[in-house]
Amino acid sequence: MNRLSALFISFLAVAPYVSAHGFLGQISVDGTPYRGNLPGKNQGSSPIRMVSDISPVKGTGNPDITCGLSAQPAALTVPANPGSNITFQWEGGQDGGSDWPHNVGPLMTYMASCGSTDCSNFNASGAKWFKVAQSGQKPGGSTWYQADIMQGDSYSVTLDQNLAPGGYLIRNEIISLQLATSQGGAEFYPACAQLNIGGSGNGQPQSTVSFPGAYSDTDPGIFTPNVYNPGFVYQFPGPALSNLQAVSFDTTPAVSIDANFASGVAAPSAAPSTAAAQSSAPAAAPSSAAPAPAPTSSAAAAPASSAAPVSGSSTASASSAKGSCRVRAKANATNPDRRRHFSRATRRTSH
Ligand SMILES: *[C@@H]1O[C@H](CO)[C@@H](O)[C@H](O)[C@H]1NC(C)=O
Ligand SMILES: *[C@@H]1O[C@H](CO)[C@@H](O)[C@H](O)[C@H]1NC(C)=O
Ligand SMILES: *[C@@H]1O[C@H](CO)[C@@H](O)[C@H](O)[C@H]1NC(C)=O
Ligand SMILES: [Cu+2]
Repeated sequence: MNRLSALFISFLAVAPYVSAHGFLGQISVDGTPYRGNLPGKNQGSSPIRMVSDISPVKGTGNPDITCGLSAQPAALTVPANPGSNITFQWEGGQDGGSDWPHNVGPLMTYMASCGSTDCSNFNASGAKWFKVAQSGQKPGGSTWYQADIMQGDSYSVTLDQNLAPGGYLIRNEIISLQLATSQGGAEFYPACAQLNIGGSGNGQPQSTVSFPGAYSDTDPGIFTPNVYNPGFVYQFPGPALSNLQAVSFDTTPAVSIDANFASGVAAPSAAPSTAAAQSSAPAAAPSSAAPAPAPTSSAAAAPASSAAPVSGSSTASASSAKGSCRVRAKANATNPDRRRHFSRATRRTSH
């Protein structure tokens, strides 16, 4: 077999899995949503550190296990407080157009102080992380909280009431174990966002860990040959929950998707970008110095009837503030999971 056809065959073998990954698409702080950039696109300011690709991090010693594949510091550090509700919305596919694709394995959340450095300049490889939340198997053990994420739910944590003020990274991590019956098979999806905690707490985390360092490829929560056996009891990797653990954490119904979703552009609170997104999805592209993603370029000057560049195949007419909802609603026509997800989101959304 010549080299080209070997390559072609290996491409075919890999292709079906390519889209079965995802990324952290949005966080919300006490209900205020902040979009993240699509992986590898630099569309605008966000508190979510952009990763380069939707693929998982493999191997616990990989430096990308800190904040995700080639994660870049984010431009924004957004305000939060002790006791704030931080919600994470995971999405599937390169454009976030589908639900999170995996349902076996834990969700864990860590925080680390940025110290005296502004989080936008903070090198996360030096971070001292404390674990604030972890969700594994549901009662009964046969399903996982991650399966809720696959149904379109969000994950949320209520921060400790005594967190000391200052800049923090919050690291929400999904580990998908469907291939972890082999050592090295676990898929790590860490994602970091930058928070500036206010208030006057004085809690100091008692024991902290580093990434890489906190996990090993042979940990019983990472190499899980028995994960599909009845009665399997999951053992979380990493440290125990911190003294500054979250007050509560859970999977929760999807939060409303920020109006700028239709453009795929990060969605800071700034009014101008919201207005831009509402008049026409592609209009938000110029807010970034980066080249517009391909689907927007032909539509950049088009009026509101242009297609939102969500998947390149969408023909939804983003004619108003409903743009994002219409795009999302359209997606639900083909996938019953999405129907559940977005009927929930629609109930919660004001537009
Ligand atoms: C962050 O720190 C690590 C370890 O010291 C170093 O290898 C890396 O180059 C640093 N990254 C940046 C962007 O400075
Ligand atoms: C965070 O807020 C959302 C939306 O109101 C809610 O559904 C969720 O239960 C809250 N999370 C926690 C951990 O209380
Ligand atoms: C999406 O689902 C909602 C709720 O089930 C429904 O009202 C709406 O018509 C659906 N949208 C499309 C395009 O099918
Ligand atoms: Cu995947």
